[in-house]
Amino acid sequence: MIDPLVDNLRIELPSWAFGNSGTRFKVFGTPGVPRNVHEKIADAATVHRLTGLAPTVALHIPWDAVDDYSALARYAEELGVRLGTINSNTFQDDVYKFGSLTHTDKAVRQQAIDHHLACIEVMHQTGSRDLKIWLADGTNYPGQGDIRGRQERLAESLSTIYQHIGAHQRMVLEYKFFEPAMYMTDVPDWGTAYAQVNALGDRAKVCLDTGHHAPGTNIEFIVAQLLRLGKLGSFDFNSRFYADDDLIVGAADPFQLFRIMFEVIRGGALDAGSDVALMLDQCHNVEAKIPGQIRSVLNVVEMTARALLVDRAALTAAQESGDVLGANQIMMDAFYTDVRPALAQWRTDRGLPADPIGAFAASGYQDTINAERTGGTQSSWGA
Ligand code: PSV
Ligand code: MN
Repeated sequence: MIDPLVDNLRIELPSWAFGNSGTRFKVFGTPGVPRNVHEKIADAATVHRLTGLAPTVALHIPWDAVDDYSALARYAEELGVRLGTINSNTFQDDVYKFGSLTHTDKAVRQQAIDHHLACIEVMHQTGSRDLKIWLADGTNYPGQGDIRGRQERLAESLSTIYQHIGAHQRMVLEYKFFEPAMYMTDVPDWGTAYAQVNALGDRAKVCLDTGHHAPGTNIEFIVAQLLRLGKLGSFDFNSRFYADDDLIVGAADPFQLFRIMFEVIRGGALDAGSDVALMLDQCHNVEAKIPGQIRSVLNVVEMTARALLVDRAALTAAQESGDVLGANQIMMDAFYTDVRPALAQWRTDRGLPADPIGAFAASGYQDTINAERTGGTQSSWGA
């Protein structure tokens, strides 16, 4: 019942999911939270050990900065995982108040460019393939900035960075329609991200964060279109109810995740050799963090397995004969099929725990890190 394509699934975990996080009102501390990147990687490796589906960890620079990245990569490998996407950060320094890669001041633009070149240097040492760029650049009031001038400067800055991307590396540009800028962001939508990366070359692609769209947006349409154009580089998976909530993927709308995974499969992005990266970009503000990541991975595999149940030949026949209700029923039959028992067996067959969340609870890992990780400063979103 579980399609063999499930074996191709790989879900990258964000290092920042294991740190403390919250809202602008309060960041709550949690026992056992990592104090450094090594402990974040150890937690991520635990998620992979229990699920078999999360072999890489994304880093955020400078939150996860270390002196020796090659040593960090070796440390990760000893724990059974690899270092993945490198996320740049041009949104926390005072100098970026009015923008980074789009800033009117050439010196500020250069500082932001240099940060990305430093990230590429990190990638050389970690063996990471992807540089992910999300910009906080934008304006709050009509007239505050020259929309077109900002696009031109963005294009120029991205082009400079792209020239330093190695032959086996890629740049992925993430879009977001609001926040922290409220009137206009400089990369608000997939069309802008596509236009910018298309001007650069084959190794520049779009990153689609599922939380970065207006309510009601048909995200699977964007997935289908970007895959068709060969420009979908990666996903940042999470759930939103209202804004960029960063909740557990599939929690708010499992059907949306099913529809997205159907288009991922339809577009060949789960086939062997596909370079489309599936990542989580989440925070666990009130729920337990490691089980929160395990739950997220399980939600993705469950909706993937359901999407693979769609009888594509029957669906095509129904579509071509104008059988509207029949076509819809084929989708819904797959969506409503409970694949959890079959996935438990799939895990058992691979030497993994049938119930990863139960296995985590029984492992004593949380008690151990609660006892060991005392002293020092806990990591949080932003460190
Ligand atoms: C901010 O919205 C954000 O959540 C983006 O989605 C990035 O991917 C992430 O932070 C990490 O920089
Ligand atoms: Mn994101």
